[in-house]
Amino acid sequence: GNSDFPSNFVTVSKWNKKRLTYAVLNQNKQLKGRTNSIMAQAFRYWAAVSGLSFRRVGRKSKRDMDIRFAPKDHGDGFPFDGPGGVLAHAFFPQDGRIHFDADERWTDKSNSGINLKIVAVHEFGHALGLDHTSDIRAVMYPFYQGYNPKFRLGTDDIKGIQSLY
Ligand code: TQI
Ligand code: CA
Ligand code: ZN
Ligand code: ZN
Repeated sequence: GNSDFPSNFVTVSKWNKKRLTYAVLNQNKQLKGRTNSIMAQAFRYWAAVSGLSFRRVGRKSKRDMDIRFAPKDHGDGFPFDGPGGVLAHAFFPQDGRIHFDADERWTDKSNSGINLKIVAVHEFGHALGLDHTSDIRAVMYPFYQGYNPKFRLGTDDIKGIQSLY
């Protein structure tokens, strides 16, 4: 195809502002105090290549996005399924809900378990309006590729977010 055109299937839904806020409603038990920092790192990938900025606010503040770890049926009609299978899901803009399956073994900088940062980058892509891509080098490619210390966004991800914002 035309390599100047992102193969991301970009949806019509997007945020109508560049400065977005989010709250982390609970922490992952295994990653304790690292959850907030991992989420901030994951947002930084998108901020670095778009005009967007992301600021964490407290759970009592008004905000655009909510991040939460929840198991099984958690009240939105899309129950998680225990260890394995579905890892996380995010609603498209301007909903703002981003949920991680609390029953996964979330890890940071480890070859075992599921890397929270990479899954978060993928889910934030959805929460910003990106759909899946067929480009295997992109984080929006719908297969988990495992922990990679040199992880970065693909060209397709960058073109996708830049075509939206
Ligand atoms: N969760 C799916 C996902 O985020 C949820 C989903 C299925 C979905 N079909 C969709 C979301 C269509 C938007 C549009 O893709 S998941 C991966 C990856 C998942 C999968 O748990 O399967 C990642 C979450 F890419 F590795 F397969 C994160 Cl990174
Ligand atoms: Ca699961
Ligand atoms: Zn949910
Ligand atoms: Zn996805």
